[in-house]
Amino acid sequence: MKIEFGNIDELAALSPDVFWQQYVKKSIPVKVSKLFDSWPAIKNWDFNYFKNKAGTQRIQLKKFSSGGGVKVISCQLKDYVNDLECYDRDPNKKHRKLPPYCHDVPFFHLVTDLIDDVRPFATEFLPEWYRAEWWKYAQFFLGPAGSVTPLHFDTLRTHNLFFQIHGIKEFILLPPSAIEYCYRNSWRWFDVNPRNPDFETYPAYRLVKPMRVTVGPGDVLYMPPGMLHYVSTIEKSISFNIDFHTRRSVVNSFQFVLDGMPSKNILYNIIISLGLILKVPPHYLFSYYKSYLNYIS
Ligand SMILES: O=C(O)CCC(=O)C(=O)O
Ligand SMILES: [Fe+2]
Repeated sequence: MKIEFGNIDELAALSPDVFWQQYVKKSIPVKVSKLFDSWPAIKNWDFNYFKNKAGTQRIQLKKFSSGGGVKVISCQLKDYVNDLECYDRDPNKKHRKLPPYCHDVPFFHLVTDLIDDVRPFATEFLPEWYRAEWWKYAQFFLGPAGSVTPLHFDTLRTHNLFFQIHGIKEFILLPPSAIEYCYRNSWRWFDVNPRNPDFETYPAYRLVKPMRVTVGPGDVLYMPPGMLHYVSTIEKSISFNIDFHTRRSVVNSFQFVLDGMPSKNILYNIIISLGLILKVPPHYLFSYYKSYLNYIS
């Protein structure tokens, strides 16, 4: 059966005002092409740049397996980059195991120089509470072509701004209402592979209408809370995202206490609520939130 994919809005420009009114408020995903084309990061960032800046930093690598398992490995960044280079050079790589995926790593904390490569940063695309130190909330993804993040939604039920810096990725997006047709195996992970669905094993997935979008250097993708996504790295990539709450999304998140949201998530969302609703300044709260950046859920 051939899979039909819908599109999302793809714009050449987007003002913060339209972003908040037409997309965030209405929970509609959007891609803006080449929004950050002029950042030094677009020219400079590749795997060797990271190795030169932070080769001895220990990083977290992930191996996702079918059935919802994830194995975490830790190593020095330079060893990872060397491993990727060996893999790239190998003419027989088809027969070789894909190297693991450097997934959800807070590189701006590890190498603060990198922050200057993504200025001027459009902080108006974040709620005011996050703006002064937006970089603290960014998580990075570095991986070879073929890396995949299986179908999931973001664990705190946050909004997501995704910045593609180097290489190309494909996102398959499903609305939160598709949850019941995707064969959930834990709080946020699902068994269906929307790129190549096995309709015999997962017949209910026939009812889902997936959307597809590709991102390249300088592109930004916005995903609303609860949107399911399956992410394929088409070309060796460097990307980062910022998961953020609004007052509305953080309040909404508490309804999922009854739906299996882990208690740690509830705690992180309470911390963010203190900022967004009770206006506790971020520098008082960050030390309580920080462990979220290494949280595997
Ligand atoms: O880029 C990826 O592989 C995963 C991205 C993702 O899931 C996210 O930004 O929430
Ligand atoms: Fe995600």
